Amino acid sequence: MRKEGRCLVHIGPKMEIRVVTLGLDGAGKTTILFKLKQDEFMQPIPTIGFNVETVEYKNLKFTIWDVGGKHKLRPLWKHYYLNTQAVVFVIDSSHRDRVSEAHSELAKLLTEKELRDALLLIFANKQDVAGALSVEEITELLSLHKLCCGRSWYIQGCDARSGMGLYEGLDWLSRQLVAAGVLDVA
Ligand SMILES: Nc1nc2c(ncn2[C@@H]2O[C@H](COP(=O)(O)OP(=O)(O)OP(=O)(O)O)[C@@H](O)[C@H]2O)c(=O)[nH]1
Ligand SMILES: [Mg+2]
Repeated sequence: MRKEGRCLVHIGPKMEIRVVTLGLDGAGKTTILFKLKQDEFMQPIPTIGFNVETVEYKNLKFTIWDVGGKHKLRPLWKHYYLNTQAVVFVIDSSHRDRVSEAHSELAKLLTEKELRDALLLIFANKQDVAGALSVEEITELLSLHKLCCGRSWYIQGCDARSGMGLYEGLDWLSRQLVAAGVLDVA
């Protein structure tokens, strides 16, 4: 099944969704990917290039592209935007002094034409760390209501090591797809 302009492909009972995870280096993108894929914590090494995995959840098959977030690698992010239905932007909630850097990268992403219709899920990761910024604090510090105005977005607190919050994020994505009429039942 293909819906106009969305490039969603329905193979058998599962709908394929293309997702790209972005965010600063060390935010926890690869940890999230591995946890979703294998349901276990694996200590990652910094990503040089990308990882890609498929994750099946409910009646969805997410193809998740996890791209390295180091400063010098960020110019490569744009090569992953085409046909992306959802951006998962990961923030290290324990790193207050990098919040403004995360804000400026997210602001840049939101100006990208190819991501204009993409859903935006923000993971406020590392909620297990003592003193981590809460979802409310990050929402405020990043002025998310203003920054993301006019698009479908959601911020979810998570801890990629235990997996807390990750499936709540995927649930939000699937609800948005149902609301948009591209998925029958979440
Ligand atoms: N305490 C805690 N540590 C985490 C969490 N998620 C990731 N980490 C740790 O944070 C470090 C960086 O995680 P990565 O998954 O490599 O981060 P990344 O965003 O993929 O980084 P790049 O590949 O450099 O872009 C690792 O030491 C992880 O074990 C979390 O939720 N809680
Ligand atoms: Mg990585």
